[in-house]
Amino acid sequence: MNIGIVCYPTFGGSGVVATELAKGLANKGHKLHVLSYARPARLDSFRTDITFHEVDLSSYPLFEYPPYDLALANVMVDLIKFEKLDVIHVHYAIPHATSAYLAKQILGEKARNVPIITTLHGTDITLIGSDPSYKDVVDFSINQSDGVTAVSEYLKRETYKKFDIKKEVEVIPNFIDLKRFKVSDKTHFKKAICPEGEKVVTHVSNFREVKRVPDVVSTFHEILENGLDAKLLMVGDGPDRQRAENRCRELNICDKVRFLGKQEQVEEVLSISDLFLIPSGSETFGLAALEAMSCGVPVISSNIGGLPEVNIHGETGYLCELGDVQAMGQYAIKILKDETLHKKMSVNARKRAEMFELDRIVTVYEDYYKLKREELLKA
Ligand code: GMT
Repeated sequence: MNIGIVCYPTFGGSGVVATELAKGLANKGHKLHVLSYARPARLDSFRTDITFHEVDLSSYPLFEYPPYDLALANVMVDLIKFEKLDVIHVHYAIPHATSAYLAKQILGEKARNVPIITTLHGTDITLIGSDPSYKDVVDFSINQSDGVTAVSEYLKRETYKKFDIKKEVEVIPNFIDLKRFKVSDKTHFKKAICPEGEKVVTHVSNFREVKRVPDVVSTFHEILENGLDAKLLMVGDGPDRQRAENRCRELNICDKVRFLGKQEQVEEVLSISDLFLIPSGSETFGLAALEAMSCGVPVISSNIGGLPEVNIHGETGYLCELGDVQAMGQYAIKILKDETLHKKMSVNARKRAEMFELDRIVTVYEDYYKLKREELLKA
C-alpha cells in the first residue's frame, strides 16, 4: 500500500508512535509518506521506502497565524493525486483530522476509496480538544474519519464521554521496539554518574505541567531522606524544567540530580536506571513508562488515565494516588532496597512490555487499513 502518515515531529508521544509505525510498515514492504512541519525526531536515517514531506508555510503580511491546516490539506491533495495514496493515517486529531477531511472533500470521487484513519493520542481529547475553542470542529472531524483508533481503553472511554462520537473507536495500543529498548552494557556510563554505586532513578518527559516534574524531585527527596543514596536523571526539556531545578535548589539536592536535556538514545539512560518515575496528572497511555519497562526498569506512576493498562501494581512497579509523593517515595525505597523484589519486577516489566511488541501492533494497524479500504470499496 501507499500510506500517508501525518504527525507532529516531536521527540515523544504521538510523533514517536507515528514515526515508528511508518518504519514498521515500510519494513513490511509498504511505501510510506510522512507529512509534518519539520522532520520527525525519530525519522533519523535515509530510507528509499519512506519519503518525508515538509509542510511549508508561506508567510504573508496578513497572516499573523499562517493557516497550517490548509497547507497540510494541500499536501494531502497532492499526494493522493500524484502518489496515489491508498490510506491517510493522521495522528492527533487537531488539526490533522480536519485537514484530511478537507483534502478528501476537495478531491471528491478521486479520493472516495482512500480511508482517513484518525488515531487519538491524548491531549487532543483530554485537554485541548475538549476546549470550547476547538470542540465542535474536533467532534465533526472525528465523526468524518473512516476509522478512529485510540491508544488505550481509557482514551476510548474519555472520547465517548467528552465528544458526541457516532463511530466505533478501535483500541490499538502503543507499541515498543524490543530490540532497541533492551538493557545494554553501559557500565562506564553508570560508573561516571554513580561512582559510589548509588541507585539511579530516572524521569523522561517533555517537562510540561501535566508531567508534574516537581513531584519527581519531591519523590526523589523522599528517597534520600529515607537514607538511600541515589542519583536522579532528568531526561527531556520543556516549560517546567526551571520549576524542577528550583525545587532541587530549595531541597538542597542539586549534587544528586542531573538534568540531561533531550536525548536521542533514551534506551542508553534506561539501561543504567534502577527505577522510573512518571507521576503525571494525565496520561492516556504513558509510552515513556513502556520504554522503561522494556529495558527492565520497574515503574512508579500515578494511578490515572491509561497508566494502569501499562504498569501493573505490585508486578511491574506501583501505582499511587496523584500527587502522593510520600507513597511514591516509600514504594521507591521498597523496590530499591530489596534486590529480590527489584529483580522480580524488572523481569515482569520486560515481560509486560513484550505484550506491546512492535511487529504485532503494526500488523493490527495494517489489517485495520485493509478493513477500512474494503468497507469503502463495498459502500
Ligand atoms: O505526553 C505528551 O506530552 C505528548 C503526547 C502527544 O500527544 O504527543 O502524548 C500522548 O500520546 C502518547 C502516545 O500515544 C501517550 O503515550 C501519552 O500518554 C499521551 N500524553 C498524555 O496523555 C498527556
